[in-house]
Amino acid sequence: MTNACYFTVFKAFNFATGVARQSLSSNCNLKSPFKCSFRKMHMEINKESDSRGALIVLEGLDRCGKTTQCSRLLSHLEELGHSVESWRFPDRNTGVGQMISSYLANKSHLDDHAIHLLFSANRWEKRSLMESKLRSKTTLIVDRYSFSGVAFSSAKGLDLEWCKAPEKGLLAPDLVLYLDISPEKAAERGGYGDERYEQLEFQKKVAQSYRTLCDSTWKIIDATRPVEDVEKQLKQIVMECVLTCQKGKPLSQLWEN
Ligand code: Z5A
Ligand code: MG
Repeated sequence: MTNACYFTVFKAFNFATGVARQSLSSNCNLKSPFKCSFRKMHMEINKESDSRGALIVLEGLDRCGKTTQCSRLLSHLEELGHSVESWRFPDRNTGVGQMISSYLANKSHLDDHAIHLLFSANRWEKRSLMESKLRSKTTLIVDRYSFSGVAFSSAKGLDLEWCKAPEKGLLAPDLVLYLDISPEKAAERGGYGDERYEQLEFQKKVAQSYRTLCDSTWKIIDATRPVEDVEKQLKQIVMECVLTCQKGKPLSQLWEN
């Protein structure tokens, strides 16, 4: 829901509760204890409506283990009976996603700014579905998000703030799990394929760009540990986040300020 919508709903709710309060106190001459319990009820209604699924993003360099860990987290949460889905960006199934896929496979060439905006559009086309899933209490485990967009494009030399601009207004993750590994170590894992960005020198620049994006929602995980160790750490952090969102936490937007 946008800020404007929230404000309108909030105003309507306040108006309705104000009218009810007035009529209650004038009809029955009710005093403060009733006002207190009314306020408590008001807060509980708001809290209940903020209960939702968690938006959890995995980020990191090529081959750091994101896809491996996303599928393990999905199975874990499913086994515990949570409503959960695994998403990934780019989503290559949409029309925009197919253009991106062709670009990554070096089958088409696009201006750096143009491809950046396509990656962003690919997230915008999923934004409303993302919001409705979260509000209907489904947790989303997302393999790459806006941070990949900004890190990869700024590593090409595009201005960082320019790269962030089209991402503003997308939903902010509750948790970003950054799987930390050096570009050299990552390259040893099965080697790079034929996609456009799978080169050591470029990955070093991406690693630097990622560092500038880290904020309080990030958890840095040592991705050089064995798969099972990484999984164990992630499960603990993820469960805390899922429970916090279940109890009630408002959705917020990425890079609002
Ligand atoms: N891109 C962009 O420019 N702008 C954007 O907005 C977005 C993306 C969203 C496509 O990404 C490219 O798009 C990507 C960024 C750019 N380019 N690059 N680089 P993608 O997500 O489709 O790329 P991918 O093909 O899935 O690769 P990946 O995601 O980088 O790999 P990964 O998912 O992090 O790793 P993995 O597949 O789980 O594991 C890789 C191998 O390592 C595999 O053999 C595993 O068995 C092994 N592995 C995993 N974990 C471990 C541990 N802990 N120890 C040892 N071995 C392990
Ligand atoms: Mg992957």
